[in-house]
Parts: sequence; structure tokens; C-alpha cells
Amino acid sequence: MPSTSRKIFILSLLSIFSLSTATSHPHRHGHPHPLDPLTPSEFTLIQTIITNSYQASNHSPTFQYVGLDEPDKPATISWLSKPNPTTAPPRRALVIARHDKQTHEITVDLSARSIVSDQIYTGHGYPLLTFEEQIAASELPLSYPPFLESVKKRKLNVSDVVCSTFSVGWFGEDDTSRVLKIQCFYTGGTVNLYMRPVEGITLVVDLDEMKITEYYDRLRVPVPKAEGTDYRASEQKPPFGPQLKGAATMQPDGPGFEIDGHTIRWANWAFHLGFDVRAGPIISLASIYDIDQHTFRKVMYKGYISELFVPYMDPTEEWYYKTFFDLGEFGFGQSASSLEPLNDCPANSVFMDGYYAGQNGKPIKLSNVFCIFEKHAGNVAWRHTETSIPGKVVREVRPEVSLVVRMVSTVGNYDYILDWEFKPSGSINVQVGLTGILEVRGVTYTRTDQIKQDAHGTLLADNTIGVYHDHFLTYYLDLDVDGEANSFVKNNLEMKRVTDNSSPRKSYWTVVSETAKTEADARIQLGLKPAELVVVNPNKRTKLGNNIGYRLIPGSNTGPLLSDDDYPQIRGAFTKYNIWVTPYNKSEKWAGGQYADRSRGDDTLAIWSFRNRGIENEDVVLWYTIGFHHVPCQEDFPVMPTLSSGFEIRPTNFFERNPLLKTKPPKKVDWPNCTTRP
Ligand SMILES: *[C@@H]1O[C@H](CO)[C@@H](O)[C@H](O)[C@H]1NC(C)=O
Ligand SMILES: *[C@@H]1O[C@H](CO)[C@@H](O)[C@H](O)[C@H]1NC(C)=O
Ligand SMILES: *[C@@H]1O[C@H](CO)[C@@H](O)[C@H](O)[C@H]1NC(C)=O
Ligand SMILES: [Cu+2]
Repeated sequence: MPSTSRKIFILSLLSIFSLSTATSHPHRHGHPHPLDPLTPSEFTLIQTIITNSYQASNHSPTFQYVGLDEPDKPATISWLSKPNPTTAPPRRALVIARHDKQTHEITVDLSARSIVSDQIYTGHGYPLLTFEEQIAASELPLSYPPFLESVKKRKLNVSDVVCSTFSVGWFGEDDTSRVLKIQCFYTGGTVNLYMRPVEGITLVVDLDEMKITEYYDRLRVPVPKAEGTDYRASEQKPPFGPQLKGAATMQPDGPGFEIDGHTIRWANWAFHLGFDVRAGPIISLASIYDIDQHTFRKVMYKGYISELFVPYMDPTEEWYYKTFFDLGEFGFGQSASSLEPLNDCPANSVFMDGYYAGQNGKPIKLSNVFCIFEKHAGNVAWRHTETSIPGKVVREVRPEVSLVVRMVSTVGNYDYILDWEFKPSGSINVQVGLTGILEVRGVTYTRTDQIKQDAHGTLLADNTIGVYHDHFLTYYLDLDVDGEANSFVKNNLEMKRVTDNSSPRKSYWTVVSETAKTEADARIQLGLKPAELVVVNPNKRTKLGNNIGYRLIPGSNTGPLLSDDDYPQIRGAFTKYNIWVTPYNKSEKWAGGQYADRSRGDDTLAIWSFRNRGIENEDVVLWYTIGFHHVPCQEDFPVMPTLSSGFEIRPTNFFERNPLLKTKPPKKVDWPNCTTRP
């Protein structure tokens, strides 16, 4: 759910920064990398081309999504192997626009400065919601007489009311027009508006008409009080908690990484970092240098978050529809926050900006959207102490250093901290941290013993229920392990019994490998059944003959608790399995479908997978869902301490030996006046 306050801030930025500050982005060698995100001047060019082509119409289309229409994978790969400006694949953009109540899919060729195709989408669902239309909708109640009457009846000051927009989902209706619901909050005496819902009032806004079409005022429960909800340091009163001491990472020789356009090189890694208004960070072309083979070896063609499904568990009138698709409806990139140096990211960070197209098509700059830093967290990369050799003690320790790419997306009340961490060992650690403000329901209760029926949440403060909900983040991982053709292998750990008295043991476990032939073989609900899940290159082996691979180490095995026939779950069916593997298909990008708003579940990963295509020795995509069931607790009030989860993709017989063995440890840095206590 998008935050109104932030939306207003963006709107004011719009007028200041759009276009006039949009300078063209210089590219090395005079040509963009084929996966570079669209530049401000490209957004401007697209806007001009489309506006010109719709000149005859008396109004311009609205730009719901503008992003790179990346070249086909083979074209990208072959061009990257011999970059030559004259043979560069065409630079194209995909625009999804609304015009005359229709959704247009427009492909623009930037080199030819022309529209390649403009098709009307007639399927179910709608594109990304723009900030501008959400702001416009959220302001409608403030001049709507029945709403003002309701505010007055509650004895609230209308000047303190802030309204927010909510996507409405789909519950089997045949008619799904493009609407949002609106609920309002009260700011008086706090900035934490989400903790002060004005419960019971729901408005429905038709976005194409930009009009209120339905109005409900049902309940009358108190607005939770402001006291204790503010999270700003300036508003806290004694007694205070402990004073934490500061620390800094110093890099007197500068950072160890190099950023060339959007390509980042660090230690043995090289990868490309893109920004998309829907996905946020996109990591492409991750490859790792192998000192034995004297070459970079492919690991991942592309990785990004494909959808984030957040269903709430309160089925009552004001809450049942809250089943959000935060990427496909609100845009993780669109919702990105500017990172705050020293707090969001350490002192040794380098920042990058991002751009997206506003509703009018003009570029909007998001400053400091990414930070990139070397992380020295005090961990050990490997160690050993050897005391068994008479007369000596051998001790070898390597401190761990990794490279982190971070973005924070604030989708209304919630903040998601997204990290991609690269390690010299060859691992990629992907982490997501959930923080920010819970979505709460106003109630009459002030103590749990007053609650006689299911409250669908936890009482967090007077009149405040933190509603049960889930977060499912589905990652798209197009691994290309040492090449495109890969297989997915389940190395099942199975118990064997000793039946022939050949051993005093009665049992042991061993590995029984199973290569997934089709998509059905790769749908996995993680549980207690142990298996190593490996993407292998079946065409290459180590010198010893093992299959070259990268394995997925899942971080959580959370699955949906909704019934399969429940509408949100039909739309969110891609969460049914923690793991899916599909053959690569350029158009299968968004696990919840291209048109997630009001979708009906007919274009999800689940639907694609049920075609049951062959995935053995093919270019495959691994999809993994990090899930959280969130039972709110009092510590989540008034702002939630970060709750993290993640997963690792880790080389498994990819290298001939531990690649850290010959990695030179970090240089010792003299820290002025710092003593290490014994
Ligand atoms: C409304 O505003 C008045 C004047 O600022 C203030 O005294 C009153 O407490 C406010 N009422 C509420 C419910 O916030
Ligand atoms: C690629 O995916 C789209 C959408 O699921 C589908 O219509 C198309 O048939 C797929 N192509 C192949 C070759 O499977
Ligand atoms: C370190 O300590 C010395 C002696 O106390 C002091 O003169 C010097 O300024 C300090 N250096 C830094 C960088 O704080
Ligand atoms: Cu949560």
C-alpha cells in the first residue's frame, strides 16, 4: 500500500526535477550496454515519440510502465562476446500506457525513433498504478461531502485526515473496472498515521473517471490515540535506552570495486546492475573469475524480485480485499527510497541514482537509489587451528569481506531492505529485511481479555490490532551455470538400512540424485525432506568428473495457508511451491503476471509451469519464494525492528577447490588511536 505522504513528496519533486535536470547519460564507447536501464534522455525521447503519435487525440496517454525492452538473450550474449557499435542489438523500450480506458502495449525503437508496435491489451488485469493517479485519488475524499460529514460525526479535524489508496484484488467478479479503494488515517499529534486508522470508512474510486463511485461508513470505533506512536528521535521522552557506540569501516586505499557505467567489478566478480520501475534492482551477467581457467565463468544471466504478494488475513468487510501485489501494482522501483548515507549504508558506500517515467512520461530521478559497499562484518571466511603437530601451532584465519548492492523500497507502510551480496567464495547471498510500520485495524479493545471472537491479529496498543498477514517475495533467478544449458538436480538425502549385518550400524544416509525432466519434477514444497537443490551444467564436469553446479540454500520454507480456490490464492498461485523451474522464455518475467492489478490468475508462474515443458539440459530459470507469516507482536509497535530472511546460491563442484585459498586477505588498516582489547 503506497504512502500518501511520500507520494506528495514525489509530486513536488516532479515539478522541480523533471526534464530540466534530465541530462543525457554518457556511455562508454558511445553505445549503451544492451542491458542498461533507460536514461533520462531516452525517457524524454520515448515521451516525445508517443505524445506525437497520439497528437490527433485530444488527450495524451498516461505512462503506467516504461522500461527497457531488452534484446533477446542470444543477441545480447553474442554482442557482449564481441561488442561492436555497428552490430549492437536494437535499443527498444516497452511502454504500457492507458488511453481512452484501454491498455496499450507500445514498443518504441530508440535508434529509429519510432513506434514498432502499438497493441491494445484485452486480457484481464491492469498495469502498474502510477504515483500521480494514486495521489489524485487519495485527495478526492477531502472534497467529498459525505466523507466530510463522516469526519465531522467522528469529531475529527479534516485538516488532520490523510487518505491512502489500496488495490482491490479480485474476488470472482465479472466486471473488474480499474478501481482503487481508499481508507483514511489521522495524523494529529504524530507522523505515524498508519497507527491511527479512521476505521469503517471505505471509498471506491474509478481511476479512469477519477471519481468516487462508492462510499461506505459502517463502523464507529475510536481512532487509536497518537500517544506512543511517533518514532522520530526528536519525539522520544526519557527514560532512554542504552547509548550505542559508533564504528566505521575505513578504506584508506579507496573502495575495492570499480563501476563502469552499470557494470560492477569487484574481487573475482563482475556483474551488471540495472534499475526498473517495477522490479527495482536487476542483477545481470554475474560471472566469476576462475584462476585455474584464467577466465570469467557464467553464474547468473539475470536475477530480480519478480513479485511480492502480501495477503492480509482479516476476511471482514473493510479488510478482506487487502491482498497486495507490491511489484505489479505499486512498483518496487517506483517505491524506492533515497538512501541515507551512514544510516542506510555504511561510510564506505558508493551511491547510484535511478530514473523512471512519471505518469506524463517525463523522467523522474531517484537519487541514491542504490548503495554499493564492501562489507566487513567481523565474520570469518574460513579458519583452522592445528594443534596436533608436535611442537607447533598452525593458525590460519581469513576475515570475510563481501560486496553488497542495496536498495530500499518503501511500499506505503512497509519498508523492504533488499541486499544482493557477492562473496569471493562464489556465493551470492540474497537478503530481504522487513521493517517500517504495520498495517493496523482500529478496534474497541484495550485489553486482550475483552476479545471474544477472532480479532485476526494481535492487540498492539489501545484500540490497535496488528493484522495477521504474509509476505511472499518470489525471486527470478536465471542461472547460467558455466553456460546456458543447465539441468535441475535434486540430490535427495535418503536413509538406508544395513540389513546384511556387514556393519554394527543399522542405518546411514546417502545421496540419491534425481534430474528434473519436466517442470512438474521441479515444483518443490520445502519441508523436512532433505535434498540439495542444484542447478548443474550437464555438459561440463570438474577434472575429477563431478557435475559443475550452483546450489540453492533456501532460507525459509514458508508456504501459503489460503485454500487453493480462494481468489487471492488463485492470483498468488506462484507461492504454492517454494521452488519452480521453467524453461527460459523472455515473456515469462513476472510471477504474478504482467498485469497484476485486478488479475485473475490466468498469467502466473503456476499456469506456465503446468504446461510441463522439458527442462533438462535447457536454459532454465529457477524461481524461489522467501515467505514470512507475520503474526504481529508488541515489539512491532510503533515501528518494526528489521526482520530478515534470505537464501544463498553457492558453488557446488563449480571450482576445483576452495576458491578462497588463494584469495589474498584484506590489507591491514591502521586505525588511529584504536586499541584492540585482549
Ligand atoms: C482539532 O483541532 C483543534 C484545534 O487545533 C484541537 O484543539 C483538537 O484537539 C483537534 N481535535 C482532534 C480530535 O484532533
Ligand atoms: C513463452 O511464454 C508465453 C507466455 O507464457 C507463451 O504464450 C509462449 O507460448 C511461450 N513460448 C514458448 C516457446 O514456450
Ligand atoms: C590520536 O591520539 C593522539 C594522542 O592522544 C592525538 O594527538 C591525535 O590527534 C589522535 N589522532 C586522531 C586521528 O584522533
Ligand atoms: Cu509483515
